[in-house]
Amino acid sequence: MRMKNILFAFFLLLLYRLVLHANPIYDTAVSYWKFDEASGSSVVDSRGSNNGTISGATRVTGQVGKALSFDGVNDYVTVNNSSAGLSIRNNLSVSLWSANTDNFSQDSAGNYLVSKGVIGTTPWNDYTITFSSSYKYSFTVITNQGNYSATTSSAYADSAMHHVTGVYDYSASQIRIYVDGQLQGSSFAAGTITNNNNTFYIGDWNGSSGWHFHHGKLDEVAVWNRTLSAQEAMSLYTGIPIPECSSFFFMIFALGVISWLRNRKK
Ligand SMILES: [Ca+2]
Ligand SMILES: [Ca+2]
Repeated sequence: MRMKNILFAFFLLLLYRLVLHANPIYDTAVSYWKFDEASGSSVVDSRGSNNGTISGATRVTGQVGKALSFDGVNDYVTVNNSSAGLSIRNNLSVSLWSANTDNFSQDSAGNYLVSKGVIGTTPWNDYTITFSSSYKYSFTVITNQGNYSATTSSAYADSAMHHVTGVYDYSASQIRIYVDGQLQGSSFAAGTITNNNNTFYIGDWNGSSGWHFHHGKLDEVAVWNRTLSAQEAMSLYTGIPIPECSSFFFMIFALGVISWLRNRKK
């Protein structure tokens, strides 16, 4: 079999998976907001029933389709937790694409990309992804045993889109953060997330009465009630699905069709 045929079949497989089948990892999410709506102030949860409402953020070209752009002043998205699916108590993953354009001159404490929480009721948050004024991402969970974070060792002081995945591995007592598919930080974490009836916010800390507003883009925000593997974090970044059985059979089928077409020409 010629290498060219194999590469072409692989290209067809990629095309098939990217065009017809979105990354299947998102199929296992509790909630997944693509921000691809044409207009209006609603954002649709394409997996569950936790639709959101935009306050101020605008639709722009995203990493995949459209994204939301936040002005860093008062823009955010409120997501209702109607199915309570976002009230996750142990194994948890959150992922998103983020681009930052803030210089933190107004808010040196950093910005919140997502926060599930309420102001005034300790412990205020269940889980958050933040971006600090030292340009580092953190994933944090607050459990009945404490406040645990994984922070990136690298800083991301550019305005490019980066893919962030936070994982709370309750079973392994560890919290991890991946950026652009690479493990960037991990530390000990334990306990059950207790403060479970809170709203989920995208682009700031705890809604209009909060602050730490994100300045930049956010896209493809998703939450899972399970741990994502390192391989899955990489797959969400590259957009290349993890090979599975159906892909293998598709490759065989594509190679067969290519061979048949080549033989017909002779
Ligand atoms: Ca999108
Ligand atoms: Ca605004």
